[in-house]
Amino acid sequence: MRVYVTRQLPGDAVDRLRAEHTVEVWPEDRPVPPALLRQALREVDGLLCTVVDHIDADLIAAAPHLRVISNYGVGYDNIDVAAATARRIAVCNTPGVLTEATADLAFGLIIAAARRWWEAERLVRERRWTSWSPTLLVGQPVARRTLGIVGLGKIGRAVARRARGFSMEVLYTGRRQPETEKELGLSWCSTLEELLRESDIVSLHVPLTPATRHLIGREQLALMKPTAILVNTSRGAVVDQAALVEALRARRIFAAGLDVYEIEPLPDDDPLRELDNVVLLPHIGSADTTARLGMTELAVENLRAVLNGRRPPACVNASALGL
Ligand code: 8YV
Repeated sequence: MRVYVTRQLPGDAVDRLRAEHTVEVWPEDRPVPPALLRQALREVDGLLCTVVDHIDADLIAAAPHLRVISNYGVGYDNIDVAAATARRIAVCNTPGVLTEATADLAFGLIIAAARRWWEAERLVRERRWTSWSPTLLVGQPVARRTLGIVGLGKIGRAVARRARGFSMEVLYTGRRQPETEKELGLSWCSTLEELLRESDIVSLHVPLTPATRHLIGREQLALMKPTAILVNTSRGAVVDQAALVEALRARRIFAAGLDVYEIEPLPDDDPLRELDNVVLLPHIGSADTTARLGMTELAVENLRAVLNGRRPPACVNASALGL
């Protein structure tokens, strides 16, 4: 069968795939131009794609033989799952293997934003550090503060585990999870509003869906403490970015740490770049060696399973397809 892979991936799983199928890999380190992707999809049975590939209904309609879309990542908002399901195409993702990497990054952003690492690093690099001072770059404490986790899935729970080491009080909202509450000593908030009011640090771990788009907007930011920190390692559009810029600019919250944006890469003229109370990372949540190898293995295994008539290990529309 024919497979198209939209990026060169670390590890040797793609080479192993070549032993079974005809595999074409986009050789450049930039997204496949949409017209080329459309052309490739005319022929293929399997697609392995990343967050930068927008696999919409129109593209799916132009892929008559497609049986599996294997996404290199846990979030799959870049794929029209309903359109795929209607065509009985399996949509697969890579949960689990990137949990620790993403939680590490979220916790790093918490500390970086709270302790003003971005400003501090720049001060040293730009040779503006003139003396130790009791008032130099004083930030917010992290240990013993209250962390609010929005979306207690695998990554949210991994962040909560890290917070225990910092003696933090951890709140969460969403579906109640009594077992996890007990295991990790968490407190449940019945509403997002309550969590936002109570937290010193808010970390977002929800998938992007119509229900979570702009979950954090002007009204929600207004509920946060003036000393609060917002961290987003989920999807940019979970936050109304214009409202966040306004809140940061007016110092209505203390700082933010972002790995994801409404438009990626962040446009050159984006106002976030002008603010000193935000740490900006280029969507590298899962970018550690272990996670990336695990993602390749799982994405390839998902693809192989569907093409070879087995049940894929991680398929988001498995029940709809009876897999
Ligand atoms: C990936 C991610 O780097 O897993 C996700 O949802 O956002 C990242 O871990 C990205 O999806 C690459 O395709």
